[in-house]
Amino acid sequence: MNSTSDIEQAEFLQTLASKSTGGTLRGDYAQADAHYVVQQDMATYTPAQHALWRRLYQRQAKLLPGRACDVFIENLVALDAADGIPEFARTSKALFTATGWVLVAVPGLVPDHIFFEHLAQKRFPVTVWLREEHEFDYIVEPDVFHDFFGHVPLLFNPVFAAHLQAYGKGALKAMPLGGLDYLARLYWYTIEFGLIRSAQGLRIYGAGILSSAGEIEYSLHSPVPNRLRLDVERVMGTSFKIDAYQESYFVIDDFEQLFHDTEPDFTPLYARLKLRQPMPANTLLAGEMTLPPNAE
Ligand code: HBI
Ligand code: FE
Repeated sequence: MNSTSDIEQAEFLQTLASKSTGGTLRGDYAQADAHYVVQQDMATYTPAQHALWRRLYQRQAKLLPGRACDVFIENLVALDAADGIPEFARTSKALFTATGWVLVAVPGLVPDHIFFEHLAQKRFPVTVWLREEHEFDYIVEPDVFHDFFGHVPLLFNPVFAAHLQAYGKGALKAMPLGGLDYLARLYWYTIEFGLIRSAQGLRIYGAGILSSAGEIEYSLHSPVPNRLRLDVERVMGTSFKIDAYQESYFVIDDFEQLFHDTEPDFTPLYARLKLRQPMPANTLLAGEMTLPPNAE
């Protein structure tokens, strides 16, 4: 079923553990191996950095009840990462037991094909360094708080994890077909900024929202943005902004939908999408219904 056997995964972890290079400096790509992997060196995090993590964690955690999806909240609690920057190796053990995934430490953004290769092999790249105090409210590039707090909880869910692995494989296939932009939009509007329905109203599962101070409230309650049912071709044809709250959110019913809707071969989709310009992020097409924001 999986391309990586448990033995291969365990061996990969061993290789990492035996590496001598380390460091948690921002953007220290010189230390990285061919997979852009570094060692997370816990000794290099200062007490002030752990304290900053705790403040970030506490602010976000308070906002989650009634706003993040249940799966996220349950698994975040199980991670036990409230007290300081977590050690990835410890989380990897629990994660491997749950879904066969592991975390790998990276110096920051890695090239697309490297990123997709990790996902296809059930390895989630987590940035090692933490933002600075002046970036407390907003940071453009992913840091350890965004990557760990935002992404790791859902990796404990088997359906979500299976989707992300399939996404990685699909993206590797899409690159030579010129489908990268489309796959990046899909990732953006689901994994980073996705909403999900629940019996009590809309909930958030996107890591970009869940690690943001302001967008949790905005995405669920503001009357301004569109909230549309997820349609893969629609999403792939919609551009996005990286420096402002989203103008459209896409809503799924459950993680099974995410898995099934993204399972088919996208080759014919890319052919159609290439014939037209991407739509602006705030587009509302004739006949499209935007879902109402949550009450209260
Ligand atoms: N690298 N570390 C890291 N994290 C990402 O989320 C990431 C990346 N490289 C490329 C990339 N994302 C994009 O290709 C995806 O957002 C589609
Ligand atoms: Fe992210």
